[in-house]
Amino acid sequence: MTEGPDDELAERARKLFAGPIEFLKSAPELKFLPDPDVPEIAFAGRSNVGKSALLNALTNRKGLARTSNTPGRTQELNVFDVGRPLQLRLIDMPGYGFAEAPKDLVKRWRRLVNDYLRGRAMLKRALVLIDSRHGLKDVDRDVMDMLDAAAVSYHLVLTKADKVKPTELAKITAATADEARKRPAAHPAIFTTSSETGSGIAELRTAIVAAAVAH
Ligand SMILES: Nc1nc2c(ncn2[C@@H]2O[C@H](COP(=O)(O)OP(=O)(O)OP(=O)(O)O)[C@@H](O)[C@H]2O)c(=O)[nH]1
Ligand SMILES: [Mg+2]
Repeated sequence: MTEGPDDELAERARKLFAGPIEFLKSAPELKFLPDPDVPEIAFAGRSNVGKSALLNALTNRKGLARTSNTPGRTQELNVFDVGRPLQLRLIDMPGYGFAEAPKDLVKRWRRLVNDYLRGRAMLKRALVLIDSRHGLKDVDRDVMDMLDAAAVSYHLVLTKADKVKPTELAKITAATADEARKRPAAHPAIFTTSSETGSGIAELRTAIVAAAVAH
């Protein structure tokens, strides 16, 4: 049997994510980001949705991005270099929609995340993470509105799939896909993932590499 382009991409993604990946820096403001010289993929979503855990699962490195049960763990744009030579960068972002944090802090995070998502030339795709137990919330829709307006291509990614029953998961996936279809900048395919069990992780790796190499 011959390998199709999808198999080749999957294998390329597997190799890339098994190879050198390093934390580069934390940027509290956009001006501290590295020069935009390679494709970037950003992780967005409500606090505690599992952005940092997903980054660790994708890279198969437990402590690369810091995770926590307390919302608000990630407070800056954390930049990870993938590949040597450098192929792409993963950007772990602060969460939005976190009611317990001081108001001015939340405002600052939201501005940082929005400015990055709207204005970053090398951002190839945003991953908007949605907790499988809760589905899309209005704060998620606000971010989707912003990405649609800025024409930034994004994927909706369901997280913590291990926490819901298969029938529930199928329902929430279908409902999420329905909303994605109405969105001009949303990719129609929904990824259903668990950083705990690893389900959906290889597929997302392939999609990341596909987005990074697309023109
Ligand atoms: N069971 C299960 N738990 C998960 C999964 N992903 C994340 N978690 C847990 O959810 C909590 C939050 O995960 P984080 O990755 O820190 O969430 P975050 O989105 O980065 O949060 P902020 O940095 O605060 O915005 C942690 O306790 C994780 O261990 C998953 O797929 N399954
Ligand atoms: Mg985090």
